[in-house]
Amino acid sequence: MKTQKLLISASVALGSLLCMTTTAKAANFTTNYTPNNPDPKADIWLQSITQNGQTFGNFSLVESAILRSSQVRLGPASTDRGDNASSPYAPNETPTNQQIAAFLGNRNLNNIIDTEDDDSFNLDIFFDRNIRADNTGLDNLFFWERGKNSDLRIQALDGAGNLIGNALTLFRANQGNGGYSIDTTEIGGSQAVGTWGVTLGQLGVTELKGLKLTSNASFSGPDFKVVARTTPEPGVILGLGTVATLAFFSRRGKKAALNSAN
Ligand SMILES: [Ca+2]
Ligand SMILES: [Ca+2]
Ligand SMILES: [Ca+2]
Ligand SMILES: [Ca+2]
Repeated sequence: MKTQKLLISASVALGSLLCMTTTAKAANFTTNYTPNNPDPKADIWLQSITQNGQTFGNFSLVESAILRSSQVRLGPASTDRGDNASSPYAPNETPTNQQIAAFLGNRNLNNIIDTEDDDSFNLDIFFDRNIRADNTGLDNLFFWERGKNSDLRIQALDGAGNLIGNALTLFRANQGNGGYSIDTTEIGGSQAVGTWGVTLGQLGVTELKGLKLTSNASFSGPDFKVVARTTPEPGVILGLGTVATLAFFSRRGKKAALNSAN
């Protein structure tokens, strides 16, 4: 009996330990796209993401970009697409900020930013709205990287473009599986796409408007796409806050009434 109890508490402890380990590790996610079995050279449309059993399809997309600096061998942070994919502009080795934003700011997973292996860049991107931390347990930022062979460093930006929170390096070894491959204009065959999911907590912030993306020569030229999960509008958060405040005063009122009764 005693042994059985011990075993039960041991397994409960182990269970919560495993639970904690899973939570601490960057969670993987499933990319849902159309068509089902995509041609690596054609359009691949992001429909939704499934994570922790929840599927969501509302995303905030990149709205603007500022290429701060780059060291060029061939083309830094160039715009690229599947060989036969559609894109807002023709791929460009030296893209304008508007072209960078346009390639990142749509749901075509075969419109990406391509970086040569030895190039480095310092690129600010801004989403179409503020991204806020919530208690859904889901990641806030979702990245796809062609080839599963590059790293990328990110840090949050506020609405004025100031750096906030802490930098985070996303390593190729920690990539999940995108579940599809792409063959873009800059490469001769198809490459599997890897993923990173990131919470605002990992960046040390509760809200952001943009991200500074950096790559140096040791990162092996990240080739990426990024979207953010749309979080509730300020009105909704204010609404919840109001409910909590009302509940607080209601409790206080009851307590005060009880005290005066005594
Ligand atoms: Ca290039
Ligand atoms: Ca790559
Ligand atoms: Ca190609
Ligand atoms: Ca590359």
